[in-house]
Amino acid sequence: MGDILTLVNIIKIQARQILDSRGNPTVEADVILDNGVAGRASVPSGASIGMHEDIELRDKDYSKFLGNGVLKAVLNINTKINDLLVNSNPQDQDLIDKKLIGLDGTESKSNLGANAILAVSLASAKAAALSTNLPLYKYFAKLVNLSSDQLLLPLPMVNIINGGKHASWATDIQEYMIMPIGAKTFSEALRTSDEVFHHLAEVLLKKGYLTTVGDEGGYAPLVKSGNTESIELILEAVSKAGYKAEKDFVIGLDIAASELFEDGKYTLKREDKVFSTDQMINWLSVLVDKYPIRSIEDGLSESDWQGWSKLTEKLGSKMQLVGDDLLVTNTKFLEKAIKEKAGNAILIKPNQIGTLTEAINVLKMAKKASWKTIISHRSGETEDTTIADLAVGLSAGQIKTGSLSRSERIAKYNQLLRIEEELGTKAKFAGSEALS
Ligand code: 2PG
Ligand code: MG
Repeated sequence: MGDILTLVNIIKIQARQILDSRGNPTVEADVILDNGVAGRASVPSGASIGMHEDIELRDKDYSKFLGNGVLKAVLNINTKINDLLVNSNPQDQDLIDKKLIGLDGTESKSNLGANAILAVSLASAKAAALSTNLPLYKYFAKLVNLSSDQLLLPLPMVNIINGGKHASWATDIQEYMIMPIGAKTFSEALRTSDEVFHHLAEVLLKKGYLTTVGDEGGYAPLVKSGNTESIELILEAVSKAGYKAEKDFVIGLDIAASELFEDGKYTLKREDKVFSTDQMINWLSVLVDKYPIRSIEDGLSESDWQGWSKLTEKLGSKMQLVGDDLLVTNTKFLEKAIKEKAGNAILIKPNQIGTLTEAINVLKMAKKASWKTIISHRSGETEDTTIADLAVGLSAGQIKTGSLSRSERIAKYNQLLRIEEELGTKAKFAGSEALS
């Protein structure tokens, strides 16, 4: 870091309450520097939340926004955090984040709120990037010592059918994603995925299903025959669009199994089954044998660590097994998972951990262990596109940022298109290699 520090200081931090894509309040912060530059960031919010995630501070004043206001978090920024960071250099991200963590003083950031802390951590990085005249993704690359030719445009996981908690439980499975492994560039990946998305609308309409969308912009049809019908519909759309499953597209699922788990059992309502861990692993293995699935996220619950090791032994050599609720972007849980061979890939959601530095540290630990890394949005998002820059700047390999509708999802894809254009001949797409 030392080499890029210049004399620039924070003079003011100003936060406000704005709305996210679900119409719930969230935090936005501006970090203003003495050179006239300002960085702005807003924070997303999950619906299926891991039990060990850092705490999102909500007002719980039920006379406003059903208790979901974030005015306390905003006030924390405008008073305590502002006082803490005025006169600090935003280019020293480590120190900024250390100060934030120190002021909060709790393990889960429940004092100031991880939503307050993350808004400032990211806005500060954005102000720093602007004052070093670097595009944000290059600034992030600098933080992790990557050069321009080491950067990768991520393979997108495009969530085109939404289920579970994100779409009134039409399916037990929360997310059905297509991964365009046949594409040679990011823009081609986006175009081909978009074509499949539009063909899927036709497939659905022909079957008499609605094409209304869920929280992440994927269709949310009330499918008649449950979990696997959604996969069949997607495969039909892939072929109608002129592509081949396995060669051009593979499937990724987010089972979000913590949501299905109670008293040691998994309840799959649409299968009319209650499964033990072994039966759940077996059910997933049958799906994997039948369909071109190459990624399963949260296939088991965040409380089922032994099950995760068994699942990894069974399927880990064939595919990516992604820990989201299990790992909550936290080195403490990732370390345990690496040791216990529980999974082989991690979702990185900055708001699960609350600072940029900690999110970067998790990614570094995962890469060191040769785990796959995926930068991810939340189901409640804003127009902030930081995760697109993060995916490229940290060369994560993959991004999960929803479907090809709803502007809060598209904004991230559009930012990746701009980065691809800017990198020009240096733009490298992670493509199928992201999974190998
Ligand atoms: C997930 C996410 C994002 P949420 O489970 O992976 O897709 O959903 O933000 O609701 O946790
Ligand atoms: Mg998930």
